[in-house]
Amino acid sequence: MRQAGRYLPEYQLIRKQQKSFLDLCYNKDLITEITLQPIKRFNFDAAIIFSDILVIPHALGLNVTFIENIGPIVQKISSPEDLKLLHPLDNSKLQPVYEGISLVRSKLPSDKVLIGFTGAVFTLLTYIIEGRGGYKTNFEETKLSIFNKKTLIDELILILEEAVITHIINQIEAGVDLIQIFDSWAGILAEEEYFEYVIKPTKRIVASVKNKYPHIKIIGFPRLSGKLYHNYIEETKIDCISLDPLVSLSDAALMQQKVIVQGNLDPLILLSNKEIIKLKVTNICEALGKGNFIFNLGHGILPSTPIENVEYLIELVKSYEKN
Ligand code: 1CP
Repeated sequence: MRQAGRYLPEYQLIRKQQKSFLDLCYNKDLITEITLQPIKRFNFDAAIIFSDILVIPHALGLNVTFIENIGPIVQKISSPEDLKLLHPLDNSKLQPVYEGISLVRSKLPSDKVLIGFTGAVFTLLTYIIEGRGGYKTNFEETKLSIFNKKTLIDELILILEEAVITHIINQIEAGVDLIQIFDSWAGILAEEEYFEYVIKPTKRIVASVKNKYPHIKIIGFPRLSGKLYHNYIEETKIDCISLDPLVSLSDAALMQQKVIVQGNLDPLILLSNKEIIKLKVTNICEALGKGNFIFNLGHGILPSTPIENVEYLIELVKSYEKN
């Protein structure tokens, strides 16, 4: 989950000096510095490259801006005419991302993993159809377009799928060790549409990447998928599943019989107190710690998270590992 995201003062310092968030995302030296910040401070086992899922719509030709207290605003596609706005993924825009990856890899100790990432096709689609972030919409337009503008949606899915594959391959070639696919809004779909727009494109992406780079592991995060997590695991053939906080630990243990499980502490717990943090972390470690497991939060860390609680969390997980 997000590591730098707004809670570290050293990130805030850099952020304040840049008007535009995207300028940060396209500056290879700042990408490197920000990506390494949580590693330097906490000695985590893995770093996730500092970037954003919305670099894909931007590199496809759409305007993308991040506005304080509102979130991302994306140029919308509402008709077949609008498809003319799109062009093949612009590598000159994304070049600094890939250069940043190579730089981070060269500076990161060899025992630390570097995670590359992408938005999943469906989640990227929601931003392009709604024109805004998931916290500022009820997804009506996306859901209705699936029924009323099926040809347009299917065309967009194919364009996004190709862009996602290219972006993943480029990140692997620049030096990431594994890939995480964020499908943050997967949970808004009913079963049939979930199969069509979450599972099918992800399955094709995983197959295509594995065909070229069979050794690269892929983590899927179809947030809020409920029971459909099981279908996602079986169908997409991802290597590891990232779970949101609503997944019960008994259900997570069932999934662990099929894939590596990652998760799923509610980020809000880190705003409570040490007693609660200890209880919840211990519950997760007891339930999942003996199998294939990566401890993580169930979603991005909140900007107001006290740093000492992150330190305490790491201490707890590390001491559990030793036992
Ligand atoms: O934080 C890090 O260093 C890791 C890099 C990272 C990642 C993995 C960022 C930086 N964003 C992401 C993924 C991302 N971006 C997701 C998938 C994970 C999730 O569900 O959170 C999504 C949905 C986005 C889109 C996005 N970008 C949002 C969500 C808003 C919404 O309403 O949909 C927001 C707020 C951003 C901005 C952003 N991205 C990253 C950071 C540090 C920030 C905050 C920018 C700032 O104010 O400084």
